[in-house]
Formats: sequence, structure tokens, C-alpha cells
Amino acid sequence: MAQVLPAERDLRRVIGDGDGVPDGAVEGLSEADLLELHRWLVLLRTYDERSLVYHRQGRIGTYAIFWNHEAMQAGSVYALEREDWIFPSYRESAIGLLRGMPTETALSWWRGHPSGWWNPLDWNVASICVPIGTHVPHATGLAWGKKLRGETTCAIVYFGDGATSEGAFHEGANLAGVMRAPLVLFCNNNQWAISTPLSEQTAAPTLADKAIGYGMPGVRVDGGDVLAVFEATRDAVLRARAGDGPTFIEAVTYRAAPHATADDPSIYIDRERVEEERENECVGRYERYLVRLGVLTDSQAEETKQEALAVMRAGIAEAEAERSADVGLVFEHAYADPPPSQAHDLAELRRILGHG
Ligand SMILES: Cc1ncc(C[n+]2csc(CCOP(=O)(O)OP(=O)(O)O)c2C)c(N)n1
Ligand SMILES: [Mg+2]
Repeated sequence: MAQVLPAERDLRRVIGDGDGVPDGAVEGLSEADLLELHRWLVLLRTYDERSLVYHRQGRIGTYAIFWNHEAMQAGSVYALEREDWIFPSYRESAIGLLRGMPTETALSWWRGHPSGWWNPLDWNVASICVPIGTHVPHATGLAWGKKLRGETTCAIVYFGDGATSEGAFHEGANLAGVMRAPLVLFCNNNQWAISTPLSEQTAAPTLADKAIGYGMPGVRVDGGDVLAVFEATRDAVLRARAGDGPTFIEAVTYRAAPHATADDPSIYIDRERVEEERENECVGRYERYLVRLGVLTDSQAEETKQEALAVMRAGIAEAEAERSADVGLVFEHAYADPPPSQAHDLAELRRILGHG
């Protein structure tokens, strides 16, 4: 039986349901902004759907699917300025695209190719963090540093519901609160940490309640409503720039895809709940809103989709055209003073791979 979990009540929303729940609007967003946000959503959705196909075709490695997380990513990044810093987890692996990062860079990362290792300074996007929550203190440090230098730049750090049980999350959030760091702590609460449900993750009534312990506001928003996410993040960014310190945003959704390509959720997930989520997925929800508003037509939406597909086709072609990296890279940065055995190991690896 599908059930509405307690975590899903009383969330901030802007987009109605086209029926009993009326549509709202966000002050300060022009029609051009609304369409740009749509383009961002479609780009991320297309990236994600194609990546799953590329994985199945053996063209990228294990891939962390973010289907239906697009509204959380696009809505929040739209509230930032270009100089603000983004600290992604593996779930936000393509978030750099929203800053103009080439698709082939993000795809190369999933291909394990060095051309996917971007310089964070190029995009103000930190490296993708795979260890859960360890980037929260990094983001706090950067934000605090910006404040110490008298800059108005802020940072946003993305993590999941499971990360809020980690020591690194606690340390980063606590320090951000104490130092009033200009930081947005953005939690994608998709109610699962692989196979661990939210109910086994925490005894707190909501994740936003944890913010109280760090002396910062905790806000709860519908993670499938791109405009509500934008508005909540914009508020948090304004607070940060005004010197009022960090904000914790809990964006609530329900994971509608496997954790990653290596996961089979069929034995633990609530399938009916997944079906509901898929029917109400965030890109379609926003498109219907824009159509009701008279801002988007079906043919415009199709054109945007085709553009994104062309970007993906070009991106995978570029990524696959990269020459293989030298295997010496595996060892290169491992030691300041390599042990004598390393030269032998590398020679052996080259022999096995036939790299001479
Ligand atoms: C420190 C650490 N412990 C364990 C893991 C293994 N692991 C990978 S994903 C994951 C679940 C994380 O769930 P959540 O924080 O809710 O993020 P989501 O994947 O749902 O976006 C775990 C435990 C890891 N990557 N890092
Ligand atoms: Mg999760």
C-alpha cells in the first residue's frame, strides 16, 4: 500500500496540481527565467536518461541515477550567482552543466577518464564527493573563508538524507552555525540511503529539525517543485549574503529510480509509491504549469528536448574520442616518495595491458 509518509506534509510549494490546488508564482522571475529553468530541467533529465542507456551499452561505468532530482538541482542553482560555489555529491554529478561545463567532461568522469577531472576554479564547482557527507566541512570552510575575506560569495553543499547521520555532516553544519558561514546546506531527502529507509535513518520527526541543534533555520520544501526549491534557496542565499549565516533546506521527494545502476531496489522499495512519484515527476509537473500559464507550448518543449539530445550525442562522441589515459596515472599521485616496488608494479601493469 502506498502511504504518505509524515515527512511529506506541510511542504513549501508553488506549483499547483491543475485541479484543486492553485498555481502560485515566484516574484522576480520573468518568462525568460521560467523558460531557462525549463531548459535546465530538460538538459539534466536528458543527461540522466541517456547516461543510463550509455551505462547499459558499456560506454560509461556505474552511474548514480538522479531521475526526478532535477528540480532540486536546477531550482537551487538558479538562485545562485556564477561566483558562488557548488559542492556536489555523486547524485549531482552533472550539476556543472548548469554552469556551462561541457557534457563530455561530466561523462568522462563516469568513464573514469582524467579528462573528467575538472579544475574546480573553472566553474566554481568542487569535485564530485562520493564519500557520504565528507564535503560538508569543505563547503563550510570555503564559505567561512569567503566571509573572512569580506567577499559576499556563498556556497551550497548537496547531500542526502543518509548523510545527515554522518559525523562529517554534524561537524560541517556545527562549524557553519558557530561561524555564521554563508552556506546553504541542501539535503535531498529522497527517503532512502540505498536500502535504508528514512524511518531507520533518524528518530527526528523531520530532517529540518536537526537545524535547530546548529542554530540555523531549517526549511522544508517539495523537492519536485522547481519553483519552491528556487524560492527557498534564494531566501537562504539572501540570508547568507546579509551575514546572517547558514540555512538548512530539506527538499523532500521519494527516490523513483534505483540508487545507482548497481542496485536492484525491487526487494525493498514501495513500488506503488514509486509509481505515484513517477506520474508526478518534476519535469512534467513544471511543463504542465508552464502550459497552464501560456508560457510553453508542446512544440517548444519538444524542441528543447531535441536540443538537449543533440548536446548529449555530441558529448558522448567527444568523450569517446579521448585517447586512453596512461596507466602510470594510477600511481603518479599516490606517494611523495614512491617505494622501489612501485616501478616494478607499474612495469607489470604495462606488460599485462600490453602498453609496452
Ligand atoms: C562514508 C561513506 N559510507 C558509506 C558509503 C556507501 N554509500 C554510498 S551511497 C550511500 C547512501 C547514501 O544515502 P543518502 O545520503 O540518502 O544519499 P542518496 O544516495 O539517497 O542521494 C552509502 C551508505 C559511502 N559512499 N561513504
Ligand atoms: Mg537518500
